[in-house]
Amino acid sequence: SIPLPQRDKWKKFAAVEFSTKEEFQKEVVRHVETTLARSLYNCDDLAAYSGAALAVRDKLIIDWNKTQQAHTLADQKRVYYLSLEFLMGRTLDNAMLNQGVKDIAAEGVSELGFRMEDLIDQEHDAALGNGGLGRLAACFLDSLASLDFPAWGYGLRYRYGIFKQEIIDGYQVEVPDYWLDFNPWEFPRHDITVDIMFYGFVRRYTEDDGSTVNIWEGGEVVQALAYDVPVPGYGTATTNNLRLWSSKPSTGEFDFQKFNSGDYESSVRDQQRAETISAVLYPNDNIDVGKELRLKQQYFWVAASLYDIVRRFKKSHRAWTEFPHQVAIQLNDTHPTLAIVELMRILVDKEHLDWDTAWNIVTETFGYTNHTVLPEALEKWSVPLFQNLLPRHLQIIYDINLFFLQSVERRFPKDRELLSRVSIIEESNPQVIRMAYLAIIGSKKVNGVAELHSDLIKTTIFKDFVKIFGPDKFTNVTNGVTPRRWLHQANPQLSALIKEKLGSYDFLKDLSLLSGLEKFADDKEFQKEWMDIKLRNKQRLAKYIKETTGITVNPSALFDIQVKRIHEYKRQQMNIFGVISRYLSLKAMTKEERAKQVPRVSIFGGKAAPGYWMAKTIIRLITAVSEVVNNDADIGDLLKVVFIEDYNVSKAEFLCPASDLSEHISTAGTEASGTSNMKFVLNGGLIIGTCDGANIEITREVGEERIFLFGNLAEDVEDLRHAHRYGKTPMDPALKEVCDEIQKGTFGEPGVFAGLIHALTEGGDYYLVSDDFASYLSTHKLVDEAFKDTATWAHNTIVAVSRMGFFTSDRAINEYAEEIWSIDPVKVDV
Ligand code: GFP
Ligand code: GFP
Repeated sequence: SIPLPQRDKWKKFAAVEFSTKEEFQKEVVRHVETTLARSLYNCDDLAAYSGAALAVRDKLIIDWNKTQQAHTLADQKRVYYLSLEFLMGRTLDNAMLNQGVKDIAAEGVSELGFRMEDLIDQEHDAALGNGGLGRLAACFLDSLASLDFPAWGYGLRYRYGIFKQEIIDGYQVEVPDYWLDFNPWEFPRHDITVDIMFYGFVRRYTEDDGSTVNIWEGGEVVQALAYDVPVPGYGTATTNNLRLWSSKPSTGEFDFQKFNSGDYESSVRDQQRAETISAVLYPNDNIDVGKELRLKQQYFWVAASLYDIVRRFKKSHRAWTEFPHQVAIQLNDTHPTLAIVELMRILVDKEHLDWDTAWNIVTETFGYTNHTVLPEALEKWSVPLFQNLLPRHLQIIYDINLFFLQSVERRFPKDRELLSRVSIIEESNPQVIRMAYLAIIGSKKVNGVAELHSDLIKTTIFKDFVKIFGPDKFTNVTNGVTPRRWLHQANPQLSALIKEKLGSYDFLKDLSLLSGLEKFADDKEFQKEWMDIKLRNKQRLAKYIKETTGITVNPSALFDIQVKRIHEYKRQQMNIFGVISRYLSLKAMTKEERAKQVPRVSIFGGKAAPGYWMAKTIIRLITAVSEVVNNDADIGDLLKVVFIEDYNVSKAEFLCPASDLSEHISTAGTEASGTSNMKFVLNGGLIIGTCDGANIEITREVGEERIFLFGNLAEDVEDLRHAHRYGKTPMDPALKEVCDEIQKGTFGEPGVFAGLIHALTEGGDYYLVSDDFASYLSTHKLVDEAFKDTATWAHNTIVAVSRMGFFTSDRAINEYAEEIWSIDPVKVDV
């Protein structure tokens, strides 16, 4: 740092944040003219966006610096959130909101000749995630900063985020998402690099005092370069850091020998190999693929992050045993589980702590969040792969397992079965490492993400560990969403109306204040304003649909939306079968009967994992049905089917406010929580759903009369599946009719959809579509009836919103802070 005598000069010229409209405008113009080398003669929307973003970015960075200094001085415990995915979406709007400069900035750009909405629309989504897990991480960062918790996120800076989805001839086509062309929200930290090692071998020798030392040597070295992304809190100066690692060739790795011998090409290829590590986000949701590059990503990210965390801890010269008092590390799913092993390696091999001391530190430091009970999603790594890539880590895992199994054996002697069930190593061919078990054994607390889910992990996949560790190690933290993005930013009109009634925007900081709305639920005037906003949001969506698909939809029809990753367990297939069934019954009606029906727009959106053929077939069925239904003159406005291309965070922001009904219809016991269910209800829509995930808690909060629940319960699933396996379940007749129609070729070449039908028949209907179909259809009938009574509908949506306070991510973060991390806030002075 700067010597004392010169500091006054620094302080005199310290960067100042803009606080007025004019200061903001000055910054925008300066950035456009200097940083971007443009001028008033060639400043388009993109350049104006860039100028505005850079101005806001500068403001963030000043707060970021203050926050980091305050946190360093406070020297309190921090939490590190390790997540392979951060689905941040766009930043400008959110940054302006959290910094409290939205109004002056909007006015400011308007006077410069632009509309803020247009500028916001120029921004590319930061799509470093697949779905719910990554978006949850982003909401958590917002809450951590808003609640003044000293927290860092650690992730990977993928050059390609989740692919862009194009629909061509009704099929999904994946296109790379190169999002980094212009990204003002990140700072490369060329001074912060870590060398990460792979492969090689372990050298073991005995010290003079007789102790054994293991040294991991040799192998490939790749450099991790830090990129920092400031994360501002709402209504506070706290601006936390999200550090994303990018891979590059390690300095000195360039092979001059090859180069000098004329093999320039291959020397460059080696360089590119290093860059490949952080090149792409794996586009798989809820399936474990076990690719070496993925394991490399995980280790690369975990090793760089731990190096950084340990370095920061060492700055305050504390004893190692204090590590868990200064550091909490949360593992978002099993992807970062190697951190447990890496910390053991650092403590034992490098810092020379004895095993037990090290293990105590480790198991006091980590927490593990599980997001799924689906067996195919639980990560397992092949032992031979591990042996080759991370030989020392494999030894450490063996030791962790050995000591663990010994302790189990002492407590449950002679239970061989138990030992093999809980072993970290599965005795398959090849042997595999069960990452979830490693995460449980190495963590202090394990949590699920909704009540039902947290119960299920205790009674199914992790049952044995409850027996071993006792029930207290397992806890629940129900997910939440940030009301800043998912209410105020997504639905500014609704937020403003709520503010008018409640007197202030305090509900954005304390969502439980929404309860104050309930007393207006029967106020006719208020109901009208409420429903008018819904209508305007639907009109905006209708306009978007028209522009992007050419389909005309009637904004006063019931908008029924299902947007999320396409997966059989989420049952978009059931939704589209239901749409077909509706279509068939409309076709069978007389003109008079049809006139009495509630018009519907069924809207779908979501990406299918590129290798998930069944999910892609579901998309094809949706688009095929839309081609037929939308062009059927008998049907007209009564039913429209729309597939929204390339669903992402910014599209979710205008879809959530535009639903009357949204669908959360997973097979009971499969969706851990769901978070879009919360977003849709918070925006004044009702939901149709199964008794699954957070739907159950939403029901408890809003009341059974405000949710359309249907279908079998989680406890029945096993028996139902069993019955299917033994051919004891005839297909539901309405579903049979739908299948027949598909097979008749009404929606094009039936062979295309054979897999979907097969899954219901010979496939054993694993997701129980047939079992739930009758109640699904009859519940949709109830929805239609309810929608006709506008006053009651308005009443119900107002009451539901007023009771959604629980589902803020602020509540979730406070629970983590108290029960899992034991951290306190640090106030940052401006
Ligand atoms: C962090 C930030 C630095 C900042 C210091 C302030 O450093 O930019 O100067 O805090 O103390 F990254 P570390 O905690 O990473 O050392
Ligand atoms: C997963 C689970 C969801 C859960 C989120 C966040 O989402 O039920 O709401 O994690 O905990 F499946 P995906 O990443 O699979 O979308």
